[in-house]
Amino acid sequence: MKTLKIAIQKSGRLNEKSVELLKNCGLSFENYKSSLISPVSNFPLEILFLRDDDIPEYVQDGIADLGIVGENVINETEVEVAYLQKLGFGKCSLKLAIPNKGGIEALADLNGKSIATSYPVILRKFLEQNGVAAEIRTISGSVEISPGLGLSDAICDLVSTGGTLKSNGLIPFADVMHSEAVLIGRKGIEEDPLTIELIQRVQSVLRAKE
Ligand code: PRT
Ligand code: ZN
Repeated sequence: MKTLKIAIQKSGRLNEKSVELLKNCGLSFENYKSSLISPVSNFPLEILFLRDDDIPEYVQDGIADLGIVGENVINETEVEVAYLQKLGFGKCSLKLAIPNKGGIEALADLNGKSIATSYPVILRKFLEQNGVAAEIRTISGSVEISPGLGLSDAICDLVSTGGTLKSNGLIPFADVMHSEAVLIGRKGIEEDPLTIELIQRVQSVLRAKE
């Protein structure tokens, strides 16, 4: 029988909840932190442990059949995948934030300003939709320190509790997108009987939590 592959985050904010979800689906596997692949002993499935940024493309290209990843990462990588199920964890918002005393009050005030982000694709679309012409500065981490260093006028970053913004003297200003972890699959995999079985198990785990 064909074995499915599901890609989940190797370590980070989504790892633990992804593993827990799969275990709650009755799947039995070793959660070796050091290995890239773990076979499931009681279902024709292998688990691939990857950087979250790689998951959408691996799924689009069929290296993995399924994946668990944040919607923010999917939108940023602009892949063509099937959305199978929202998973209710990893919730956060991609927000624009400005320094406390920035003189920015409306989206239009961002015209001609610079915005630091790790999400240039999503931000560019948002600015276009809102008719704002701002310069996007793409940086890979510690976006929130950029206004304090004089590198940008504003930032666009993920927020969950808001503590990081606050401690850097930044105020959330506008929501760009909401995100949570989702189960995705390569196009066409929705028809596969094993995938249907797995989605049903995931849905009954989610229902039991309601
Ligand atoms: O190593 P790898 O590339 O796999 O992981 P990563 O470091 O890129 O991602 P990771 O583990 O930090 O996040 C994985 C996913 O979790 C993200 O893509 C989101 O979908 C989701 N998520 C949920 C978050 C947050 N909440 C979150 N708060 N991702 C990041 N943050 C960061 C944010 O960037 C900011 O630096 O947490 C900080 C703000 O948190 P608060 O609570 O102070 O607001
Ligand atoms: Zn990442």
